[in-house]
Amino acid sequence: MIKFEIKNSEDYNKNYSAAIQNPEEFWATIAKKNFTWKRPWSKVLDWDFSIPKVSWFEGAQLNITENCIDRHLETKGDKTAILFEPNNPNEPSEAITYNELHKRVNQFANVLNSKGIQKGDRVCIYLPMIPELAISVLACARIGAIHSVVFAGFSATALSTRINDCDCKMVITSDGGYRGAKTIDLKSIVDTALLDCDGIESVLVAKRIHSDIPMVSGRDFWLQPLLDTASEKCEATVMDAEDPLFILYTSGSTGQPKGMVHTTAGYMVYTAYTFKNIFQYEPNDVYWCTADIGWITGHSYIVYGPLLNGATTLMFEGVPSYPDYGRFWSIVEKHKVTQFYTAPTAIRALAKEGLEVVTPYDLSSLKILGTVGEPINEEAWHWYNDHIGKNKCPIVDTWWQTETGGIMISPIPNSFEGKPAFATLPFMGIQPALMDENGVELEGNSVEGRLCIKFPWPSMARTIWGNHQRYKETYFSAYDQKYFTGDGALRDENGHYRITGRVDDVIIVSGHNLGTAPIEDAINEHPNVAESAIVGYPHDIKGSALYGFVTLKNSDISNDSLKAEINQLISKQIGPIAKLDKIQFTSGLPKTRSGKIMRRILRKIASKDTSNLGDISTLLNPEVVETIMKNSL
Ligand code: 7RM
Repeated sequence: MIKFEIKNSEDYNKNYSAAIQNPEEFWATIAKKNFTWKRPWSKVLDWDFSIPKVSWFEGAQLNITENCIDRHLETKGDKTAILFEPNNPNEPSEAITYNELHKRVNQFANVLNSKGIQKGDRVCIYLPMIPELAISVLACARIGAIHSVVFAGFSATALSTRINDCDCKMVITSDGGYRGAKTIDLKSIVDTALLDCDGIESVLVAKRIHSDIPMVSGRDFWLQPLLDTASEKCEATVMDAEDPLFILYTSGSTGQPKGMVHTTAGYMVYTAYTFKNIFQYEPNDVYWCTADIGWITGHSYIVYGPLLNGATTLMFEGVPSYPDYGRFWSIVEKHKVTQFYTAPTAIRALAKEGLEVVTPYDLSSLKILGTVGEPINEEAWHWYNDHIGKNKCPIVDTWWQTETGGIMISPIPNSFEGKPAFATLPFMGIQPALMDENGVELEGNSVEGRLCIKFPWPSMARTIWGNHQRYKETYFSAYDQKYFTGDGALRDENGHYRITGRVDDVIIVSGHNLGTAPIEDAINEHPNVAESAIVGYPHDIKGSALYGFVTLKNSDISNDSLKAEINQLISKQIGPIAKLDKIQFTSGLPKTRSGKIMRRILRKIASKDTSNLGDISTLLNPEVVETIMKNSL
């Protein structure tokens, strides 16, 4: 499907230079040759990082779902678009062809219309990994409604915050979901969340677990009967290139989650082109990304990127450990998966289970392996390479962010090799820069600094919903005329990049980005908590785990039930993923004279790396450090 493929190192070098030397011509060529437009653009790129403003393909009109679905129907109508593998291995998998996807998306879009959803309205999608999730995303895009998918592991409080932040009119959910041996009552979480959401006019409920749940009359509607009577035709709404396609929330180091806004044309062009080249997708391949569609990885590389390429994309409802730790590999064998894309935390968890759960399965269909979400340690990389790829599958360690929309730094199979723990080289048109502490760009190789991007790329987030000022402050203020990623990185002697991790207070736990501030806010709501500080520490499986230092108003009650109450609060405010692994009650926290908690010291204590704590003499209360160390967990 996608023309201008990168097939070898010569292609990479030629196209990388072309995209740097003349970005407008490069991206205009990709855009013109590979997509269906209703009207061509008048200007390829308009940008100024000091405002900041970025627009791609301005003046163009299109609908992304016509590019994902309609245009494939003539030649690929009977090809499987979405291959659904249920949580329960005994339940049959479901192959949704492009023809069926077309019909189901159109019906769903008509249901949205019938409930008063119009172009530009925000729709919150809170669903497990069932086909309705992908279909509802596409149905929104069909009529120009802006989808805001909230990961179904988030709590009612987190959900209501996200619904209210962008004034959603509708929630799409299900009666519940299956996750391994557990069922999750999603609808009751929605009901709780909606007690705080005045703007919601209707709730569409898909049936998955067939539980008996209360429906609020006039607000809640079972989805299936509406779909059954909806027309199979829905004209795709004409969208401008820069009309918002979706909002996706990501945690920052402080404050409320940020609703990153992605727009239509640039996102489409970049996700399609990266998908094709990084995964070297061929027409008969079966591609599987294990992420949840609630994260950017699922948006870009389960739904949009693959479908734009007319690919078969596998959607898995369950978890890697159910019914046993061989599940991923049994799915690879069952569906003859060719590209497999997962997170380092999953690889580490599976490696721990030993080869007994790997060797029974035939993994010979695999051609390319991918990782995303956090740095992959060398040990996990080698295990993946040896035991899953059998030393014949290139590994693409893909570095990118919710904000970047698509993969930014990654190996490209057959063009150049991956290397353990290195994301390697930038994709076409991506111009990384490493900055030193004084804000000066580090030139040449063998340097380490903070990772910025110097030039716009088509799929970058355009703003934070409702707060352009925060967008500017977070990403464009640390360094003049540069997008700051929040990550540190080094460039080795060959110019290859290794991402060293976050340089702010975001901790990546099992691939989930968690800001420390919201967790501290949650803990501090406990009536007996005076103050708290959360830091990350290295964890074999999760990558990083959470360590909370908590001071109490009344230290007599520092016991395990208080720890449980603290985790309950976190679970309620944010979700179970943010629960603390360790909680240490302490009489005080190390502070600077200006009153800032010295997290650097707490990080070292939590990591059991206390040989050199650095200068603590400037602390307001140096004596507390000794006590914290003595009692550390
Ligand atoms: C796609 C995604 C973004 C943060 C990012 C990094 C970290 C992601 C890698 C990585 C090292 C990688 N979006 N990160 N991929 N670190 N190597 N290949 O994960 O918004 O949820 O997270 O994740 O710190 O800034 S995200």
